Amino acid sequence: MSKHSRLVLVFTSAFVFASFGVRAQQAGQENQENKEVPPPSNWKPAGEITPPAPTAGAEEKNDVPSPMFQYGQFKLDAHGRVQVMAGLVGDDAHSSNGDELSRDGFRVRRARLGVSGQIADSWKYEIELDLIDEDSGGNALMDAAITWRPCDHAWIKAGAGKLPFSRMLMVSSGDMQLVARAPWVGVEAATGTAMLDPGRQVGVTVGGKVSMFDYSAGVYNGSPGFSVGDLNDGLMYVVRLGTGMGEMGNSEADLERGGLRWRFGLDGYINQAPASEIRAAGADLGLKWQGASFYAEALWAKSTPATRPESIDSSLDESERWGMAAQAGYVLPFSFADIELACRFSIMDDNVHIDNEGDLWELAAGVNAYFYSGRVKVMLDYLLKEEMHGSALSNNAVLAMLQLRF
Ligand SMILES: [Ca+2]
Ligand SMILES: [Ca+2]
Ligand SMILES: [Ca+2]
Repeated sequence: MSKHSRLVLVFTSAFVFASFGVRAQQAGQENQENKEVPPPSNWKPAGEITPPAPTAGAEEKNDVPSPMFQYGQFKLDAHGRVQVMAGLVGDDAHSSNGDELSRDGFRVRRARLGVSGQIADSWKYEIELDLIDEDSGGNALMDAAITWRPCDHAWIKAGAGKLPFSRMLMVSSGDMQLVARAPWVGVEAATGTAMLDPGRQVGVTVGGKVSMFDYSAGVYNGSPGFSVGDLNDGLMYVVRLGTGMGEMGNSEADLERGGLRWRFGLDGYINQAPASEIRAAGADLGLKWQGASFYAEALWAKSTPATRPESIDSSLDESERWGMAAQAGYVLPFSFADIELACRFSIMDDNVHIDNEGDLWELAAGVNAYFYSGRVKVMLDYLLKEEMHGSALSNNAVLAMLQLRF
């Protein structure tokens, strides 16, 4: 494909995605204007009727009710998320290297469906599926957990889901400011290694909030697969401690444009597998203020073989890696829509004992448009990936993504 036609493809995709959002927003507003609800039978006019103020973006609240269904203490919310991606990538880009796309074209990045809610006030449930097409192996269970939450100070959760490790991983992929997480997440998913991203796990987590501090700690199988159970000896132990001020919300973007809020966290884990023991640690900081958001995280992990022949140099079979990322975003002060600029610098080394393409930095810059309180989001990112050793790969990317969630 010529360079010209590739550019036409990606900008057409981004434009089509953006016009979807704008049209949907306009259609929604027209529907609201045209909607004439008949008054109740006992209704009497009381002077001049003031129509509700026009709303846009973040101010448009309660467009989807929560809970969607309630009967007594029982509550149920259904949620779904569709992410459609289009992009142009360099000739060396490949999903086996952790790139989002292997070739210019399209990808259904995520198709999630789930339910959550409560049976009674202190008993919560959540189930989430990633609907993967048949050629990729069929459907995948992401979360299946039961939480007992007698009070804010303490809760206990059993089942499968995310771990209290790494702020970047704990943020939902639907709430991100950039199309993809930092490059080590893609690299570990592609290589099947779980060090900086230990993935979802089955186990038990306890947590809670005390004053301005929050804590969580858990024990897990430490191996992939939920329904098959633990396939190796040894368990995984995870701890996270956090402190901060104000409510940061779920989204990386500061769509609320509120006052100063911040959150600092320290976390770590030990995964005692029989072949090798993995230890990891991380620190992260998040800030939000008046539409501006900032986030930084540093992660380190080391895998040490439990047994090895004494004659072999220990540095050959141990593996140590790290990654750091700093990210910032700003929601522009427009009233007609929530338009955000975002960028991130990430740097990583997938093995400190080897100088190769796994030593890389990435600069990601993008623009996002949010509609319906962020339920419809259009993203356009440019990713510059620079290998510091080994061969220089042509793996830069322009990625556009349309997301709808409820
Ligand atoms: Ca295990
Ligand atoms: Ca290296
Ligand atoms: Ca490159």
